[in-house]
Amino acid sequence: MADFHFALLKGRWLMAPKRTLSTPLSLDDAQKQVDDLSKAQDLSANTTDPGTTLTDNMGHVVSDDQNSLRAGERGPTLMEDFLFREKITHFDHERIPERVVHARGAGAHGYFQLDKSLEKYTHAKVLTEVGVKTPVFARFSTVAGSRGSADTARDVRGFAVKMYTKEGNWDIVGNNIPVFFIQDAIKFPDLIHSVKPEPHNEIPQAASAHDTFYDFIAETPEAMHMLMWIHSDRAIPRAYNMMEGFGVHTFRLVNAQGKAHLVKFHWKPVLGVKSLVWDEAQKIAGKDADFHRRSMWETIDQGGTLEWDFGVQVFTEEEAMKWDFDVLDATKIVPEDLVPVQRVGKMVLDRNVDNFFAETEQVAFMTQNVVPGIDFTNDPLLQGRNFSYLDTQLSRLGSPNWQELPINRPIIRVSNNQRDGHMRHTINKGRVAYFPNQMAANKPAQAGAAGFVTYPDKVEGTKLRVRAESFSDHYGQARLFWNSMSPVEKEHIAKSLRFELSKCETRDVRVRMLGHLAKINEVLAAQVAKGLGEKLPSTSDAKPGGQQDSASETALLAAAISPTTASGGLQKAKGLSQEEGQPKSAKGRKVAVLVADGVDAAGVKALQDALKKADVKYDIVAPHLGEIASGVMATATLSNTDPVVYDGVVVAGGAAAVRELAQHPESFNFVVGSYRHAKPIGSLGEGAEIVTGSGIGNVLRRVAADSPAKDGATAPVQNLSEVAGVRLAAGEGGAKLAA
Ligand code: HDE
Repeated sequence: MADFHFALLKGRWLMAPKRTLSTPLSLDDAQKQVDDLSKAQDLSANTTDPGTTLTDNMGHVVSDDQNSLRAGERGPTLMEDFLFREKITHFDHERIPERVVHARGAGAHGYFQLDKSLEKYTHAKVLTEVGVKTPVFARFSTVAGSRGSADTARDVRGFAVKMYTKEGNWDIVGNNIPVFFIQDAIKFPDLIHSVKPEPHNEIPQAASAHDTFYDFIAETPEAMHMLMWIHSDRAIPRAYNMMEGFGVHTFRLVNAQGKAHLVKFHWKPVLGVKSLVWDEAQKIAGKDADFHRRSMWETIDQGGTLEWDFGVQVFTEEEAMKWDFDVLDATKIVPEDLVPVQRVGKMVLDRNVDNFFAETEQVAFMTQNVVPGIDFTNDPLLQGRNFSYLDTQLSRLGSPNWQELPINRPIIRVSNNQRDGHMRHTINKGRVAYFPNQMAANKPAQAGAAGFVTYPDKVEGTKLRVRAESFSDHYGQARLFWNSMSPVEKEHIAKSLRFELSKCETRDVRVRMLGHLAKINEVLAAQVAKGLGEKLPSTSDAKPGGQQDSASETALLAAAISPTTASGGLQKAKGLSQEEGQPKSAKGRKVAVLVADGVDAAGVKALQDALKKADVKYDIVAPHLGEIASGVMATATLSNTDPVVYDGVVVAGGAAAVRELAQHPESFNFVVGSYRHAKPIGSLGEGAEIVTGSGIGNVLRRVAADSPAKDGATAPVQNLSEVAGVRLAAGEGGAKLAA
């Protein structure tokens, strides 16, 4: 108990931090402190299990809440019915304003655990006490869509983490893309107004593919780096735990000696970064709008966890000043080649919410929630956010007392002279609500150096509305990102740009965007122009209407490299391509197993065992729900699900079952749909007939002839390890089928 003094005051913990930073706590003591604090400020204190007897909100036992009070059996409802009025009034007021951005999201509880102390750089306990488990709540979101929109929209994903540390809450309110569209927070309302559904007709929902967005972007060259990311596969993640998280801004770490370093925060998914393909993402939006939140919920519900390594890029201000980009500019990354990401801890999400509204909807993240030892920089986007987040909670949650909601409360005791307001929960005792005072011995007392002390960054200057000259390179890192992509990733970016720009009705908007793309890469611009029926003035290979076949287009894009600037001298950077260095595992994937009455149950059982062993989820999909054979229970039906929500399909064997499956066109659709999105297709025994009979039989035969399977079999992919194997960030179509 070296660093803290505790006194049990009227049954509550009062904590007085002492600034003796050099004495390390034992792991057990440190963990005990967090556990005690969590218990003392029990986050689930307001949880109520349903009681056995129905009451109204005032505790009156209710005799009948299914029939309103009326005058006579067929008479009018009486005003006197206070139960009716209470129930309906509460219902009428059930909704709160959705978040102005990031409205669509889902969250889960878990913990953060440090493996390696950052004591050299910071005195924040959460980053120095190795092994201690700090409780966290994380929420993932899309940005543009409304609360009820689809999870798989093309968009940046919010990646917000609230850590309930014993020095107060620390929120990293980040995204799954390390840069942002704009450099100054004052432009945020413009950006969001442009991307949200257009104001006259509220179209389109959760999509940036429309005129106002690109009209704004075409006038905002600083958005070009982010534009590349948003058109890459990063914007359509396969699952929340298959995407990275970034603090985006440069923050500051301050150590016990008061020395500061600059830092970028990273979350690296243990399963690696994996994405959907665009056609798949759009179709999933219709088949299962809850695709991402369902996957997180099911994983945790089935006893699994979602995991990320926590990493930092630490550098000095002096180093930063030597680079040809400004670390205060949130449209720039610090390439990992310049400063490697040190992995120092882990976040594990292992508990679903009990109540979506009380937790996920009411959680309020704020960039200004930092703890001693972590501080801000002058990044103008961060500075603006530090104002916006508190302000927005006041309107969204309706009162300054939102901080008392169980999900937002810190685990340490809150003690100050703030009072009253809408929906105050705390019953403050005593007469004194001011400082200084003598009547309460000047309590609660200021902690001086033991509290949060702002880093004494020297600031002086003339008051100006300007953008720093060091923020003026808008294309250099967009080119760095482009150069770092694999051929298939480049192709996806070109296709995505074509898709979105072709949705813009105003030709001038499309043409202005082409001008920017040409500054990033001329071949990219030419390929996009082709899809738009435009010709780039400066290039010779752009032919309206498209006269090059897709193979040559892929080759052209693959070879297209741009000279970079603002990149620390790099032409390509590490950690940008999803095809580079990502762990390959089938864990967390989901497979559809097609069965019908008469199925070869032993074969299905063996398959289920293999999938379980590989930590792969599956649905048994049949023409009807329920028992199909001994030990084979259908969990989905051919008509209530679709291949698009799985990562692969296996058609089980059994002659009668295959005859039955053949009666249902959906069975063949499972094969064709999986083929369309380059997913592994497998079969057991007679199940191969559904695969070959699906209409892609000829293609499969050709593939088999071109590259005969090792065992000489000509049937399509039969090897279970391939079904449970890795789906690479594949190109659309079936090119990878036999890979
Ligand atoms: Fe946000 N942002 N933001 N943002 N943001 C909000 O706060 C804002 C920005 C991010 O799951 C709002 O509680 C401004 C960057 C996430 O609850 C609001 C600017 C990054 C979430 C707000 C930005 C983010 C939000 C709306 C320009 C990545 C969802 C509701 C300077 C680093 C948190 C709310 C959750 C939410 C303001 C830009 C991440 C209005 C002014 C850059 C993950 O306060």
